[in-house]
Amino acid sequence: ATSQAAELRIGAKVFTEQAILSELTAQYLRPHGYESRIVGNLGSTIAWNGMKSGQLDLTWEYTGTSLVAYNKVTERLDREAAYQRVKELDAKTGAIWLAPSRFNNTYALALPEKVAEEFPDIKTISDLAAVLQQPAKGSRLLALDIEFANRSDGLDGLVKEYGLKFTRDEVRQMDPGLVYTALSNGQVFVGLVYTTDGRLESFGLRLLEDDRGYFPDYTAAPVVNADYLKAHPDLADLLKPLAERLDDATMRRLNARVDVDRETPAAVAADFLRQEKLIE
Ligand code: PBE
Repeated sequence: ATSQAAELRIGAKVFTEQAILSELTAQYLRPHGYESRIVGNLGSTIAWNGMKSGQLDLTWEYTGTSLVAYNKVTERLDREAAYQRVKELDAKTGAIWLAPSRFNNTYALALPEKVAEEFPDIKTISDLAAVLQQPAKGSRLLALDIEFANRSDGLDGLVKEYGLKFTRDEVRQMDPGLVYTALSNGQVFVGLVYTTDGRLESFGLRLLEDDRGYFPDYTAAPVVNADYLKAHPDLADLLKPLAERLDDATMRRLNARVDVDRETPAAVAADFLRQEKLIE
């Protein structure tokens, strides 16, 4: 590091993809004169407010998260319209959305392999709602992360939209990573997953279609504190080539290298950046 290097504080949320995105950003920007510090394992609102208040400089955020969870917009917007709307709204509060990636990490409900075999006809969330209406021998557990249980694009709205019949006792809140463990061990009937997660395929999970279009688009993009960007305007163009190389399949593959193959986010990021000739 030279004495002229700019310090960049990157906020990352508590799941693997966010660790990889921050490593990608930090390692990619290093030769361009940025020394990054990654502050990881944050909740969504902490990372977001930290960036807006200037305690952090950059965070990777998802359009739908800002649209519905932070800005409480209830109108249903497509990918492009959602991006434009949050870009406009958040600029007023000191957060600047840079050029977006090509991936959409949305929420989905997923059935473990065993449940999927037992219920071949559950393909959509509406199908699931119909099955939950029928009497069952035991309880049917839903695994989800704690944040989802408390977001305005989360559990309450989903239950209402589809008329899902889960009792309080049947909803199990846990760390995001543990949802996949519960699903792969067949400990629950259904789990709340992220669609770019690397474990979906190797765990044989069946994703249910959001047939009523409850979830918004969650395109990921780097979002920067407005004052920081004013001082470092080159960031916007610099990050474009990185963001545009990330699509659903790529992100899922990078996530799998960490969560399935047990590589570190730093190693996965370095390897990807070299392969893509984004660093030497
Ligand atoms: N998501 C899926 C959530 C968690 C992963 C992008 C919708 C979020 O971080 O906002």
